Amino acid sequence: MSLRLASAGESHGPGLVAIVTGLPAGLELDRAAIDGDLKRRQEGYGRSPRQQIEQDRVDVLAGLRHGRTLGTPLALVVWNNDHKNWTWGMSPWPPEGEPVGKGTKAVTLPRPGHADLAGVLKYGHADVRNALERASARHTAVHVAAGAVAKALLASIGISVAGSTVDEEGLRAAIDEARKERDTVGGVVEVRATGVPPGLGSYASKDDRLDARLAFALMGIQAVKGVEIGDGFALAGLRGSQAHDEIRTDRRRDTNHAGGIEAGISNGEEIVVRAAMKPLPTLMKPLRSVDLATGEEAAALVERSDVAAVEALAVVAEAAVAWELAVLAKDKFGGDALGDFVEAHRAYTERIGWA
Ligand code: EPS
Repeated sequence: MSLRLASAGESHGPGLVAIVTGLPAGLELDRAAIDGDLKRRQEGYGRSPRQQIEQDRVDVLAGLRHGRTLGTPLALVVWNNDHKNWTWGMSPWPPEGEPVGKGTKAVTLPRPGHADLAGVLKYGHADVRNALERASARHTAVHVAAGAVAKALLASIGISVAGSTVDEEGLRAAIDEARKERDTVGGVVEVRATGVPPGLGSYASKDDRLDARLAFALMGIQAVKGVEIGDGFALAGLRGSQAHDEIRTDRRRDTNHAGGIEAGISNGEEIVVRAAMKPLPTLMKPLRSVDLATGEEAAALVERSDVAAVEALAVVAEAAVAWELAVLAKDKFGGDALGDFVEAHRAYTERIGWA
């Protein structure tokens, strides 16, 4: 069975849900490790005051007994503490009583760069909130929880995944500047995966390619506008003789321009991917927009938001890369019980002589 992930949840709704299927039985999950990743995601510099309201923790509703997976669907939940301020505005059922709290008035001022305009046009909503709530990056919390589960599976075969921002100091200074000017900034994050043996992914079809999968996964994260593998765009300006990683007799490489992927397959070197995040679209000094209720020109919606979420993206991207690697590892090594998965990895790496 392939690993699969489905998620649901609005930013100010009751909570965020992920259902993970295809996990082998017997995988030990550490609640503190999952909650640790959720905390890392919340701690990023430049986040909104919302992060003081939320203290994300994972709850498990199914698929786990005494800390070990049962081989049945795993149901993960991260609750939204802020929902208590939106119980009328984000009530799943028709709300009772007088409108109270947040989200009671329809939003009609779409923000350039957010889901607002395209979302209401596509789905026929009169209230922009019906589009922005799911488009919000809030739901990345539960994807980070699922990513932590993927990292546990990968750790059983010696693979580790770590995300970080590129140019942390410059980024923090840019965030301070932007905050003063009531503006926002983006940035670049990098994810590295070590211990990946040659052979994850395939050139056989485009949707089997590891690089295509990683690009898809990273582009699936809110505000990501660019992805590169290894030296990525810079490779276009190099000669072939400079761009490729020579093969030693032990089949390792001295350089890693390819970012650990050749022809859509891991080549045994470190996997290196980067994602570029655009500046967030909720601006305290709003851009020009249209009031959808009147058709008149108006300033876009201003509401509480982050100045930047790049450090959070590093954690979310790490989870996304871990998830894709876990899917491909599970496809390659199979196993209903964790021991079968680990044994298939051992037998394979022995066959190819990869220590
Ligand atoms: C978000 C807007 C902000 C962020 C939110 C994503 O939410 P709020 O309007 O409630 O302050 O804080 O991200 C999170 C809540 C989170 O946990 O990452 C947006 O519009 O995408």
